[in-house]
Amino acid sequence: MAAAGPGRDFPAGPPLRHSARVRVLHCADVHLDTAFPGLGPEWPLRRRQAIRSALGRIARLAAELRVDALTIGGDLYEDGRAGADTAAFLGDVLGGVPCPVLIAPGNHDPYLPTSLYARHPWPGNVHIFRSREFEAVAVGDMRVCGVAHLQPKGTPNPLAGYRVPDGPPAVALMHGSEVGALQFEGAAKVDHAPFQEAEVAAAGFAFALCGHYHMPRATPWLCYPGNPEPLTFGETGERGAMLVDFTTTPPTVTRHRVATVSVADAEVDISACSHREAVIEAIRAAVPARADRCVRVRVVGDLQPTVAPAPQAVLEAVRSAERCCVIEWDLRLADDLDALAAAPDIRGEFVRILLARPDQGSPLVREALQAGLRALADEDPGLL
Ligand SMILES: [Mn+2]
Repeated sequence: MAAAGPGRDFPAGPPLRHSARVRVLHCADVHLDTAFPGLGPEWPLRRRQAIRSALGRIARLAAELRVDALTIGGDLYEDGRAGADTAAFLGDVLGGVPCPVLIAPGNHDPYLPTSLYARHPWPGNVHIFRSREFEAVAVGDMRVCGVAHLQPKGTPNPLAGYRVPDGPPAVALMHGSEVGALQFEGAAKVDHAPFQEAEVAAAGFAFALCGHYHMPRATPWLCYPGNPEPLTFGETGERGAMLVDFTTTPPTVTRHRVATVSVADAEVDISACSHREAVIEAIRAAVPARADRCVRVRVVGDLQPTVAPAPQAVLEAVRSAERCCVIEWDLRLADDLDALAAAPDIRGEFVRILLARPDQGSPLVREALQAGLRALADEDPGLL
């Protein structure tokens, strides 16, 4: 069997594809019970509740759209964080969906003897794939063939060398990394179950319903719906659940947004602020008092010499029950500091050393500069 890689050959020409009288709603990467570190004491729980709301919307959408199945491409929950409450919630929500619910566990929710999948009772309409080999479930006049991750790491490519048995049109349901898109996912994204798009057709599948990449994407051969509820800042693209209509060839993919919270970026210039309360007010103005918006604030500008930024105090003053934010500091140096650094004396040397640090724009270094300059202010620099 040839290893999956850029040089692998695939059969020439498109394989036979058949349409089916089937429509499915596909989602993935819901990540129930995400930790949301760095959001303070109360927002992480709210954000986790928002994820549950998004899944509830997906379940209702499946009913409204009268789909033939709801498919879930892995990372439904965070194994190790999700407990009995989440299992009961999932049973309630998914059991209320008036069609089969098919789940292909991923690397965050692998099918383990200790996992929710194995330990808790699931409603009769929920099917959890529990093998690394494709298993077929009939959905209308089509087959949905799912696989599971059985461990958090090291799951191989289930498509490598696989050929779907003869029968009705078949689509794959899997959590994996289509290697052609790995470059868009950032260096931190691990290529769990790596595969090539061409292997979908080579295996005899008409399409692949995928999970793992959080950036939404759809091609004639596969789709990644993305995480339905925001999980980190900087997420772009219309993500949510995807209605996949197999009555056309290739299938028609329609995106449905289900998020209840949105994330945003804001930049605040505090060059005009002469004291900490003014900084707080400037940042507050950039963070709307809305429970459904979370803002990453980048504080920029020249910090006036009188301001003691005290980042933690500023964060605690801005963040509240109504305001969800994180604050990143990226301050420039005031012109007079550059002049001080040019002086051939001890004060100049002090400024030069701190300005040479890679984190010279951080509040810590800015406060160190201010404290040091205050301490030296009454001295004759030439005597130091
Ligand atoms: Mn994921």
